[in-house]
Amino acid sequence: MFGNPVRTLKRTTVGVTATLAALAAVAVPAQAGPIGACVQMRAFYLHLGTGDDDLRDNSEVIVWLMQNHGPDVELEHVWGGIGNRSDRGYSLAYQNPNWHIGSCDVAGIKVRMLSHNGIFQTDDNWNMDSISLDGYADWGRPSYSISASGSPVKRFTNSDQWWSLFG
Ligand SMILES: [Ca+2]
Repeated sequence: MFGNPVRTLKRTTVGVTATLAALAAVAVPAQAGPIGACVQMRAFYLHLGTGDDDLRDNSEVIVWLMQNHGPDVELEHVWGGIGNRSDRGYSLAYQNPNWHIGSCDVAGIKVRMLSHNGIFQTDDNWNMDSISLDGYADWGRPSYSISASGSPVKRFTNSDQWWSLFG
């Protein structure tokens, strides 16, 4: 006459899990900004996550920090591979050691994916499902952080190589 309470509870739990999974598939709002006092940044940690289309081992990713006032500041270039549904971290310096940027002067980041095709290879496409960049001052003090995640945040192709995020 009455439904099995255990079965009802299970069904509710499955429903909640499915709802959370649906929410997780939606892009998470970007988080960005300086941490603590305004300081010069010395080093960076870049974390990249791949979704359903890998970053090939001969594909290059370049990250710039956009400034509120001044030119974009290029960081050291990184390379794949980052396989499907996996991620990778990179410790980075400035592309030119004479460059610098203050943690409060960052307007956001700009990212470019460049495919370098080997023999018989077609252009690489890449689903970037997550990205975070953390900036550090002297003595490794965290001074800036920006991140985004989605499914994907950006699908890079040879005809669509650029993505940027303000914050
Ligand atoms: Ca690919």
